[in-house]
Amino acid sequence: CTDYDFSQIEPHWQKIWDENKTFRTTNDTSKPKFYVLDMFPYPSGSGLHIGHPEGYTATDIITRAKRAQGQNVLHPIGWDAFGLPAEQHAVKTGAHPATNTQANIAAFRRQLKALGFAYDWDRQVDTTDPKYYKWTQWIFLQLFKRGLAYVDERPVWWCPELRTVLANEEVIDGKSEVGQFPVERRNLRQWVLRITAYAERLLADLAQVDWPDSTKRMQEAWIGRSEGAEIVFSLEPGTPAAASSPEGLKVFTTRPDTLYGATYMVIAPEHPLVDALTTPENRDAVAAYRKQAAAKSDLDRTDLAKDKSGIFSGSHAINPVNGARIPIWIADYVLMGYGTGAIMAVPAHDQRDWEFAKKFSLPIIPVVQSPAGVEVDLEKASFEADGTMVNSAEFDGLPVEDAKKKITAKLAAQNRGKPTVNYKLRDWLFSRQRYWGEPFPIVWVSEADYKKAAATRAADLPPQPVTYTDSETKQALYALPLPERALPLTLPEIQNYLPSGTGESPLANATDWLEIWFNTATGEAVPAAQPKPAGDEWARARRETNTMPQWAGSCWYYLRYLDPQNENAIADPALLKYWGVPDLYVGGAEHAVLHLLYARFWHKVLFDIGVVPQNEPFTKLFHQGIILGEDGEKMSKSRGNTVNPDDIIKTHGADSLRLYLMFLGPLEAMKPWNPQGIEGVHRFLQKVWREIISREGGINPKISDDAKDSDELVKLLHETIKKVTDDIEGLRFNTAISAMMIFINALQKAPAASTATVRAFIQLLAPFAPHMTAELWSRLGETGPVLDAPWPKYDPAKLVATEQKIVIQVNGKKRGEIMMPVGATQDTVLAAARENPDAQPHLAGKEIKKVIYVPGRILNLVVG
Ligand code: ANZ
Repeated sequence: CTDYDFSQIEPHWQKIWDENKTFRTTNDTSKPKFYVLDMFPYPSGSGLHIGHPEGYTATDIITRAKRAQGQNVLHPIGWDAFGLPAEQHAVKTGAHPATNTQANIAAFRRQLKALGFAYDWDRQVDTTDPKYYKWTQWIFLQLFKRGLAYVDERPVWWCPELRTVLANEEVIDGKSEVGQFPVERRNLRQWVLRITAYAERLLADLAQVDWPDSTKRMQEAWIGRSEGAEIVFSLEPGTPAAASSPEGLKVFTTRPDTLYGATYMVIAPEHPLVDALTTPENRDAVAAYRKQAAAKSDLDRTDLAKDKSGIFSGSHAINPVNGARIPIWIADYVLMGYGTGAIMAVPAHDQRDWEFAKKFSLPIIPVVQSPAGVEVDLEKASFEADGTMVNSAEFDGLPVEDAKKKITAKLAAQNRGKPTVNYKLRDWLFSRQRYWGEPFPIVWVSEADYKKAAATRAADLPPQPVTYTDSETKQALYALPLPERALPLTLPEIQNYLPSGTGESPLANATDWLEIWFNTATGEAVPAAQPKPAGDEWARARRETNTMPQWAGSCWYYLRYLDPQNENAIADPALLKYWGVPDLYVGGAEHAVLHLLYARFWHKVLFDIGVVPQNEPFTKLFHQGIILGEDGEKMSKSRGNTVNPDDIIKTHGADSLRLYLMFLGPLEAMKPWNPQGIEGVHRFLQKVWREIISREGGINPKISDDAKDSDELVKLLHETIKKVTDDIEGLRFNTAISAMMIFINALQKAPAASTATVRAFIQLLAPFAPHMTAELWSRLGETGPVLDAPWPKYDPAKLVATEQKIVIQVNGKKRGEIMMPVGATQDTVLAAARENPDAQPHLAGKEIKKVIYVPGRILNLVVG
């Protein structure tokens, strides 16, 4: 076959790579390592999205180039396969979610192989494989025993009609996605991870990583460090409120300077002092208000655009600096989860407070004067910027920053306040009421059984026991971890994937798995329906019915690739040391906070307990840009503007698709899909083919071992090697492709080319278009993969021009051009000019009166 037939070439080479395991990575520690990581996909039912091969092609190019450059490259892939869609599918079909998940994984694998990616398929990980989630559970136990996991009542979306908890994405405009039934907030016992204990390090260590600035900023904002003060207001003396809470009301403020401007206070509807502060005549109204607030999400409550609501408690507080008596309100724009759940309201200098004060006719007292020239109208809005203090007794005239310090110091001296730091970051809600997730390796036992077990298993237990009170039996239950040797705790088979109807996951229906006699020493279990086995260490227990969120498995998968079959550890410490963390991580910017923050948190815990030798997981991060539809809109099924990689592979081949994805624009840019563009890169590949392969199917006769390359071609080859090498390193794939396009045009024009030059060009193109180059490589008589030939090196000396173009001017007019060796003398240039066919007629028979030579550029002749 003489033509470029990708439909034959691509499957042919894919088969060879598969059979020979060409991309297997050995742990050859004698070589320098390079670990390049993709964000592993969720194997959805709809197959690969065009955004996947964009990032994956980029990392594949890096992989192939680095391997040719002599590095030991690790480029693995796996499956982030727990999650809601598979569970919903199971509810619909009654089939186990694993069945559908495995079918989707097979489809994804086929698609990735059809793109020719150089993955080491022996290192696949699958988060739903018990051999994998054994270690997810193991990490959870490490968190648990360090007191970093606890249980708490937290609100979830509850649909009374469906009798189930819904995930955020299943609630649309306050209704269930399925059936459009009303939903409400309901408190459920949940597992929570203490990520806030790492807030300071998660913030500070961003300085150590090479990440896009925008992503660092997003993590900083998410962690949200605020410096301020805690201030204690006493309650109005002589009132029942003061009697019941002599410790007063503590607030967090970032603006202690504005204390003299506090005209009322607000506590969150969930604040523990609500009952104590509500006077009898306000009770009914407060109860109604609390109910209303409970139905709203935090986002709704703090939305600046939403109307403020609130209710007076009937009680007053005393301002510690001036003794002013100010009313205490209950309002949902104050959240219980932040600071102390109570604020001092300063309507003159905080817009939320200003809106509230306007609505409820509360006083507005300015305490910060704007700088000269800045107009402030407190009738129209608050003034939040800096200025100097007024109406603030001895602090008048101070700049805001000074007043913050001095007022905090004064409060501290009176034991009424102290400087504090607060974080927006909340502890991580780590449980889902779902079947298709990792089971928690936890059982609930009585206090007595816990204490008995604690005597022998103290090292497995947290400093403080994790407990809760069962709402039906009123019994206190204690969280006892499974011993490590009992892992993994696998998901039981169940008949019905519908939720239990009580708010618990479908696991609550798996009675024999759930209600057990539990051997507290070994972790063995027998159904509670059977007689209790003999022995003191058997306790009556109930398993945890929550499962872990999908984020869990993706928090540490990059470590498992190093040693995916290890049964005794996450990975062998020697391999953790050699491979370390990824040198490059490529994935979407949509993961800027959750995944990338959760993984950093787990990694730091693993670092603290000596499992990993580095403090940060992802030293260098890069986000590929979103590919928009042809219409410039985001691709989505509903818009009908998606592109299926399979279709392009069929019409133009995988190499064209890869090249096209990289040629669309800078990797990080958002760019629209353009069907004409694919034709362009496809023609480029056809041209490469035709330049190297003759019509008869042999090598183009102009290419031979002893052909002499022109100086120009040699120079261009070395320029192309330098450009492609540097551009791959800098992830500038589009300009690397342009350079190769320029080279192929020059090759087309050249009358002859050496095999060595053509071979080097094929090597440069190989990371981008691996199938076609594999075929060309073998037709040139090479054996073994292109990647095993050392990457071409450029010779800096060859980059320098050996000849220069010199313009010949006669009496001020351009009369010709000549190519001269660099450094030619005036006499040599003049001699050549006299011979030049264009200039000669203007010089013949004339006397040269004057010669002005600008070296390397112009020869100016004045003739008479
Ligand atoms: C008085 C004040 C005066 C405030 C002023 C601001 C401006 P950041 O920067 O986000 O940390 N606040 C404190 N706890 C809150 C809660 N649980 N729910 C809602 N708002 C809360 O914001 C801290 C400021 O947000 C605090 O400073 C408090 O209002 C409010 F001119 O106190 B400030």
